[in-house]
Amino acid sequence: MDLHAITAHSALHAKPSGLVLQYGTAGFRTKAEHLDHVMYRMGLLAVLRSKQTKSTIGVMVTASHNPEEDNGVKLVDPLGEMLAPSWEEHATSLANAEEQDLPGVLMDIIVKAAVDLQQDAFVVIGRDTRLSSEKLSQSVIDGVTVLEGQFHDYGLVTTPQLHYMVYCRNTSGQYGEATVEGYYQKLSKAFMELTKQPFCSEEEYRSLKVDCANGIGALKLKEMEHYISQGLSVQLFNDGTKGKLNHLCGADFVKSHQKPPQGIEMKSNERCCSFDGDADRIVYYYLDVDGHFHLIDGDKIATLISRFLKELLLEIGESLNIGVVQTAYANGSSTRYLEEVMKVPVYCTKTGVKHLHHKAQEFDIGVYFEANGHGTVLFSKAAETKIRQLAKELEDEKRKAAAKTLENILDLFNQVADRQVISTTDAERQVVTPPGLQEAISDLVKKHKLSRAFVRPSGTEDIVRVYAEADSQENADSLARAVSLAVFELAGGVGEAPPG
Ligand code: G16
Repeated sequence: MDLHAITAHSALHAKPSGLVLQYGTAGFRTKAEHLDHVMYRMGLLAVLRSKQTKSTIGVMVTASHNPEEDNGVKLVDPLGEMLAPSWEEHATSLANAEEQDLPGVLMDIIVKAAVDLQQDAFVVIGRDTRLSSEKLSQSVIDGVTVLEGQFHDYGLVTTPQLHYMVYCRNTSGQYGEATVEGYYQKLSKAFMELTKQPFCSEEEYRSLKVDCANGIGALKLKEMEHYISQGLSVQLFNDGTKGKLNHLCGADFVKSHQKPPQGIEMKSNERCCSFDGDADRIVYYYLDVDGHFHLIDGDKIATLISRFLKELLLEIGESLNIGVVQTAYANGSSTRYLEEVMKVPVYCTKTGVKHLHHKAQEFDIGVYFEANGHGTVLFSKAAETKIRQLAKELEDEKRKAAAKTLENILDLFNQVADRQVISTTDAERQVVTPPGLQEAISDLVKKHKLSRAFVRPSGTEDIVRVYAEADSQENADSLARAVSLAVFELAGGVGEAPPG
């Protein structure tokens, strides 16, 4: 390891003195102009992680749902999952080391994590369509090469595609071919098989309008379109040719405003969906005949998938255990429905795919979705083997068909895997500090029927998120306003108070 070269290159990506950033819900995220040093250092860290795990590591340059001016970076661990928590700490100390301390902090990580420097390293890199992303990914590459790591730059890819590449490379191609083409082939093959179900021949199931948030999803869906066109015709909106990334469109906008994005033409009962800026979230929606908007968010998607999976298992006559994982944002009625009607155990974790993913790994089939549209289904290795075996060996035609459907579902899911004054506990449902805030929220909740509310500092934006639900939209809005006011008063709000 050439410490002199590391320091010399670091000077080209100098850290603004005093700037402190945290590895948040999904990596580092802030204004793009503050991230050059972070990118270089995450290139260094990815090499160390690759040496330590003797595996390929991924680095994705994106700020996902955040505004165009922001950017960010997240590291992808060997099985396509998010970076291990102990390495998040290393990432934070490396990103925040002042220039002169960089070699020392690097050495410290090498010792603490027992990194064998003689080991080879391989890093794959991807980026979204933000103007700042290309230059920032070059800084990652600079960090990788100065530590003599090998790399492959996939250029413009969605976040799920980069996760897929990492997993393919670490399973020596067993999971699929580590190319964008391989990704389309694997997913479209499973999808096309599934569209052979009798109901899929009905016209309404064969078309979908897609709001691409003016992001990478548009480019990639255009590439993928012809692989699936026999089963689904897609019409793209907000494809980045004119609008601004995530502005008045995309999954986050639709979910938080509970209304259609701008730039899409919707007729009643047409099926529509929205991606976010890096295409790792999806929410569906439609207008009914009276023009009312209906959102099928992560909660509903999880419910529909769990129900479908349960029906298939019943048909096959197999009792694999299914568990659903949600966060505090899950609407209370979706949790009740899953537990009481579908008799599926439901677990609540902190916000962040990494937390849900971890919990979902405990089941034969773990369904996890955040209300905002991130999610997937995980099958344990044993469940996967069982399903593939049943699909091959069952003699009863009906049972065999159900097992084959389950096998295709398995292949369809890409299984890869100063607001800080507010601190929380109980999967972020209860405030610990500042004192008095939780009591105020609990009092407000008591005054509203069938209600729930919580607040937490965002891990991706410089804001406090307020969640409220109640028996009607009006009551939920009034509870949200009252809780926001309590936050403003008790957690040191700045500027104008929110309207009470
Ligand atoms: C990221 C995480 C998600 C999380 C979201 C919002 O999404 O991957 O798990 O729900 O941030 O997090 P917070 O409420 O802490 O701001 P994305 O799509 O922005 O990468």
